[in-house]
Amino acid sequence: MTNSRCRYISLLLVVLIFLLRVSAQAALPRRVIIDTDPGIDDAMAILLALNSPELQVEALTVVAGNVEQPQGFENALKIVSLAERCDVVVAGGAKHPLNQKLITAQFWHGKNGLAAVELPPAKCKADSRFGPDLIIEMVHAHPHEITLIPVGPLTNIALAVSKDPSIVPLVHDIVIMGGSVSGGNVNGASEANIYNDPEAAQIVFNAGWIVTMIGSDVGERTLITRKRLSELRESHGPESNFVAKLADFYLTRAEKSGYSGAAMYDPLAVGTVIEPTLVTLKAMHVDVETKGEFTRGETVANRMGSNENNVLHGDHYEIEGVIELKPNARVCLASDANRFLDLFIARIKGK
Ligand SMILES: [Ca+2]
Repeated sequence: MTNSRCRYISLLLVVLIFLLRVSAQAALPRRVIIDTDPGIDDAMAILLALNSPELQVEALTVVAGNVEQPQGFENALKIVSLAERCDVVVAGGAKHPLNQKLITAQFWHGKNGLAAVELPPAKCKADSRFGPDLIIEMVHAHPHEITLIPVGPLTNIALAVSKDPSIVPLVHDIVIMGGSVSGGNVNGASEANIYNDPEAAQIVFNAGWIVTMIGSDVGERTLITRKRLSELRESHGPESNFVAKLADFYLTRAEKSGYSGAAMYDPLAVGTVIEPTLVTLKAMHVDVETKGEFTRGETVANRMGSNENNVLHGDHYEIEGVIELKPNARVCLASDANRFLDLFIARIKGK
């Protein structure tokens, strides 16, 4: 065999091994930790994740938010029990925000956070570790493999990165439900998860990773409707029936408030990890307002990638060019709502 032929065959083998590795990695399910405050849309998001072969749900860590943490913890355990997924670690986390009183949301989620639906008692056992510590442990155990999906206030994630900043470059990705670049759902400015712990959110956005931000403004254009609910009800199963009850309650609440459907906030964050082409993202720098009189908890996104540089000249300032800002987020600007709802219904229906 000539030298050039030998080199050609070696090169072919190297390319073949590379392609095999890439396809093996692509076929592996993504390890995820869902940090959650269940919550109707949290429950939908968790069940979507548990029924998606693209994801391997390693853990649920529970944070205070829609309901007080002990109630959310109980809900999380009941949800994994319903799905017969006791392999998923469920750990309790922060019981209150870093720097303010908790604001719970039974108004939207029902008295127990799950549309007042009484699920059977949990068969799965709680993990005794503190949620933020569990996140730190799991990220170190699987470096560059874990995607964090926080769908509640960012308290647990802020505690984890504050205690051990070395996890930041070891996390594969962080996809949050929270914030908005076009007005809030709590008030004119702020989205509920960020509003419930603005200091934690500012820590998370500036931790050194790129946060994928699925905001309430896009969630509100990604609606479950009565038509979609009837599709879900075409076949039955414990999880499917539960989600139908949640959706019915959620829709009734939304309709009373004048909306044509209910926002799939948290499920869309999970959907983005399953199928990234469902959303349109734009790199931006995002800071969280922690002081404003009307804007505390607002995600302030810089669409230009720079701030004007104002320099004092005698008694006034003069603009001297701009200061470039490094993006710290990929902000979701749009979703393919129909394709997402198709995915959601297909994964839950009849389960
Ligand atoms: Ca939530």
